[in-house]
Amino acid sequence: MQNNNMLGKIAALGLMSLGAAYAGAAQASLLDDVQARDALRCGVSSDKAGFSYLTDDGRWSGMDVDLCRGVAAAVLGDASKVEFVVTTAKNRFTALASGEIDVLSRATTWTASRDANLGADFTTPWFYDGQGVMTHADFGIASIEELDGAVFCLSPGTTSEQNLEDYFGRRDLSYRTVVIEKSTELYNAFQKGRCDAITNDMSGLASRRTQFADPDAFTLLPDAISKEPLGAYVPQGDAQWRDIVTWTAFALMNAEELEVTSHNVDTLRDETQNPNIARLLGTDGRIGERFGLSNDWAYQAIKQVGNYAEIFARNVGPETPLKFDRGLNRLWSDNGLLYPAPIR
Ligand SMILES: N[C@@H](CCC(=O)N[C@@H](CS)C(=O)NCC(=O)O)C(=O)O
Repeated sequence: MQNNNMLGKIAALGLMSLGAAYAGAAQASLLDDVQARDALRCGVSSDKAGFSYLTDDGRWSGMDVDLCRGVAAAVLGDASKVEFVVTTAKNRFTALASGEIDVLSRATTWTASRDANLGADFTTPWFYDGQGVMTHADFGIASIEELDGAVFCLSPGTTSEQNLEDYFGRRDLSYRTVVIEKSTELYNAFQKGRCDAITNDMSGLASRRTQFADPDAFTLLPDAISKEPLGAYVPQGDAQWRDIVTWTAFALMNAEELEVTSHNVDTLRDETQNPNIARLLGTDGRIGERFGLSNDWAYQAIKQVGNYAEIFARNVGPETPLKFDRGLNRLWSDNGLLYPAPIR
């Protein structure tokens, strides 16, 4: 009996220290900083229409911007509580590792070396892309191989630089580069003819082209030379924060799959008989609390920002200047790559 009591005490102590360890981990999470500050600091790129773009009336818009708004809604209950911080491709990981931003949501590709090295952890893909090449229409070029000996405009610190090297190197083709960090200057240099071609994520090239004075003077070649799974990174080693950003993205994709939209979410919250929807919206279970959030975390994100389909349509879909179709970014049930893990 005494022995049993002893064991009980030891077990209780063990549990307490485990609890303390968890509490310690929770205290160290960025979640507390963001909630204390009552604002999320989100690193974005500038001038990428449809993804992260500051309009003339001072409003940020785009898919990358909306992911941060969704996180702010989930964490702070208010999608507008985001401070956007402009980063370049070159300085983005320093901004994340130094604590200047809480989330990097900026056309950033998930790669092994970035996940391993740069003080950053990847969350989950938010937009599946590939690297493309844009050139001057009057060259009459139809494929990348025809650009042997060409001058390429490049952003430093991108996967685009590395993929181009691989692609040309493997085929024994040559090229020269003009490397410019500020993207507006880079695209201006290209338009003025300082480079024969420019290469980056296809989404980026298509987006910038809509902003050109004469878009028809430039051709986006059809082939992709790489895989570019783009999504948010968070500072390395903060499991709770990483879970929150990852699962906010999944919640918005699951909402599309379950046909929960910003318009019907209130009715569904009151009336649904579907247990998956009830869990997503927090009327059944306590999933939000397990993340350290309120149980209506996903409801807030969906209500205030819309589900993935709404976000895609509003920013880059057929009714926008970009006119993207869903392509790889269809749900798995529609033969796409979006396969949000279940909220349960
Ligand atoms: N996805 C690639 C490329 C990212 C990238 O450079 N994107 C373009 C978007 S159009 C850009 O922002 N370029 C220049 C800049 O503003 O830094 C990566 O993660 O390295």
